[in-house]
Amino acid sequence: MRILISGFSEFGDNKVNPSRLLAEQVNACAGHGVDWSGADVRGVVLPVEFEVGFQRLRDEIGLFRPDAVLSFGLAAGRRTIDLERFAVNWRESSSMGASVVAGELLPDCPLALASTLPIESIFDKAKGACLPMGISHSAGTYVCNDVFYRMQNHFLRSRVRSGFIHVPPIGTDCTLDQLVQFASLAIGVLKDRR
Ligand code: PCA
Repeated sequence: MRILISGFSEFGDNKVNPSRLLAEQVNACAGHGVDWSGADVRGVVLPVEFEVGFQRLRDEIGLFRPDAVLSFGLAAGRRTIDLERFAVNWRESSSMGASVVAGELLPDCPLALASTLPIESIFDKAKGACLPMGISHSAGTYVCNDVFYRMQNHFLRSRVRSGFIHVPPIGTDCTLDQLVQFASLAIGVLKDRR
């Protein structure tokens, strides 16, 4: 089973993006040190730019042909690892960087698309391992949501499972080791479901 894990670069005032650290850590420890349930795991870091972020992810999907994609991004104001349920077909003008016009991401497409990850099972397993967990109903209207929506649209009518996870800043609430542990547990759940 092949699993692609994406993170994002730094953006705005966020000088550290834990999702990038996670994606890099995945590549650094692929094959040793962490239990990936026998999966072939690869990390990719995306630029924080509408459309361009997803283009990078799509290129990697084309090359790696994953069975599942776990896409991660930073939510600076949150304190838990949040499994996102829905991506919305909307982007809002950004206070962080270049101004963008608010509007639909993809015309004539559904207002929202759901994660196809087994959210409850992943949540229960991670919570059982004492990780700081949450379930969220909105990934916002910035680049994380843009990547999430385009990814869900890309995998419509496919067997590939995909979803988005927002993570808090690295610190007292959550460590990088806990993010790696979360990814490992989530992959274990995906493996069990096959
Ligand atoms: N977080 C931003 C974009 C990149 C990231 O890591 C977001 O929540 O949209």
